[in-house]
Amino acid sequence: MGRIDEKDVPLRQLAWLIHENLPGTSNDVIHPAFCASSDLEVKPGLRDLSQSQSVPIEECNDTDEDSFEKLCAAVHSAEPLLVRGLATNMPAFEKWSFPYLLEELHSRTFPVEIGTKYSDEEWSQKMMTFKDFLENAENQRLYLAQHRLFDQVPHLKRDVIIPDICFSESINPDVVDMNMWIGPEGTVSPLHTDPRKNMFVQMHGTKVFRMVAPEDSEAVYPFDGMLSNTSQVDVEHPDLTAHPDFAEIRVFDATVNAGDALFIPKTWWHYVRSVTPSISVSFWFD
Ligand SMILES: O=C(O)CCC(=O)C(=O)O
Repeated sequence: MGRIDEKDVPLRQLAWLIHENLPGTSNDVIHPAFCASSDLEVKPGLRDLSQSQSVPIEECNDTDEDSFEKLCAAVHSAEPLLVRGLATNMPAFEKWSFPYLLEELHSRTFPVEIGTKYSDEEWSQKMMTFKDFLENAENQRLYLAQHRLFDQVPHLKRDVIIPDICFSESINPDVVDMNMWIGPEGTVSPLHTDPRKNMFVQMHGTKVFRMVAPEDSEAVYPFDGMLSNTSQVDVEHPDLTAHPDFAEIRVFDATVNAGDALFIPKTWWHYVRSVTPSISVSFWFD
């Protein structure tokens, strides 16, 4: 790589230069947990609740003439809406796969979650290179979750288009927070709320969502203290002896496929499980 005069090279550029000059990816192996299984295998969707309390999340198709009006209306009324195909015009939809990201991110280091879900006691985080993340034998339990990857690797941002709704229906259009979610099949984000609106875009693979309206917050038994935005209920296998009120509320379900985008209103509870290896980007706005 030759000598680099650090004072003339911004750190980000230096990181890029180092990364470009590290050994290539030709001998790297991607763990089978990140390889899509055959299309013939039917993946388990959301587990039905015995009380038939679940209703599908409203949806429309990006090609519908009134899809943008429907999305604006959903933002105004703070109701979830699934827009099928919203992201199919983003380069990431065609380009992003695990081999592609391995090439782009190979020796860069990221914070990776270890454990089934962050509300479990044995859950932890560890820094690891992307290559180790994809190769690691234990990676069924790993999740590169909620990471501002575009701050670290800005050129990947070229592959995404911030959805128009994040500007047009925002009170603060200059501040859109983008986070990446990369993991194998079976990652779980327990039922929780966030303080901002979210346009959640699925770039690769499939995730299932179960949502609960903010007015039903008491019936999801939030933890005390630091985790007060997180529910104690396992919404796919609720323990109705410990959490009886959960049986009394409605839950809203959706399967979000590659190219789809789900609007999650601020303070709506959402539970997310990946049913295949998955790559998603969330766009938080106000
Ligand atoms: O995809 C996930 O696992 C969780 C996504 C989420 O909670 C969010 O975007 O706010």
